[in-house]
Amino acid sequence: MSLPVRVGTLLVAFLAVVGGAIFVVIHYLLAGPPTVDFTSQAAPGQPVHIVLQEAPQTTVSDRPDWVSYFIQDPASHQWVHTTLFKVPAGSMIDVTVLGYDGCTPLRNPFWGKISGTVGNVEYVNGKPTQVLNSWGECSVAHTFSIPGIGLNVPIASPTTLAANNNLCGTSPCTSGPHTTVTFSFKAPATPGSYFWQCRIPCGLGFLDGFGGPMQTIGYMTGEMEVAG
Ligand SMILES: [Cu+2]
Repeated sequence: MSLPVRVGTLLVAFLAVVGGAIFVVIHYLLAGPPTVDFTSQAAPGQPVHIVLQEAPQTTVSDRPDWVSYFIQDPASHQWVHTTLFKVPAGSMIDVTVLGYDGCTPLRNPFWGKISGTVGNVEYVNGKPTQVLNSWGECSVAHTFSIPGIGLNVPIASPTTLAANNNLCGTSPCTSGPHTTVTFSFKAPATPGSYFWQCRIPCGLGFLDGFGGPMQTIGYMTGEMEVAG
């Protein structure tokens, strides 16, 4: 082989390796969580049904001890480790949250008040509720809050000590003590990205509990994409 051919071959091989490394970094390491798309499920004028769960850990991730939300894929019914979802603008959204995590008192009892839902109500195991007093009773695990549209829904937790000592140990949870919280709200008519978050300082082991899962997309903070 002549020198130019050898140099050329080496260069091509080198670029192939670099290209492969760049692909791995972008595709696997920098890729964010997926978006669960509910727009294809939406029939005109019909509500969109969304199912989530919050769980005491995330054993499917590389942060197994972080608390997390999961979203159920509407087609496959598989739990997806993400907090990103997409809904049609102006649609009625019926939400079910399975509350598998134990209780943590709210930093401010104000966040125990339900707002922004139809009737400013959530249903805890079917019972209409307008406020959850997490200081009077250990009754809230996380919140589902979209500040941009004034939505705040505290997600009820199991209340007994026995249940709190017996929480599901592998997430996404499929069994174990939990509550079923349902509520409805209207998606904004204006398309865009609407940030949502949990307001319980549930980042155990982080400063004031507000680090870690609390500020990481895919765990306790996410985005609702409103598609036009
Ligand atoms: Cu939380």
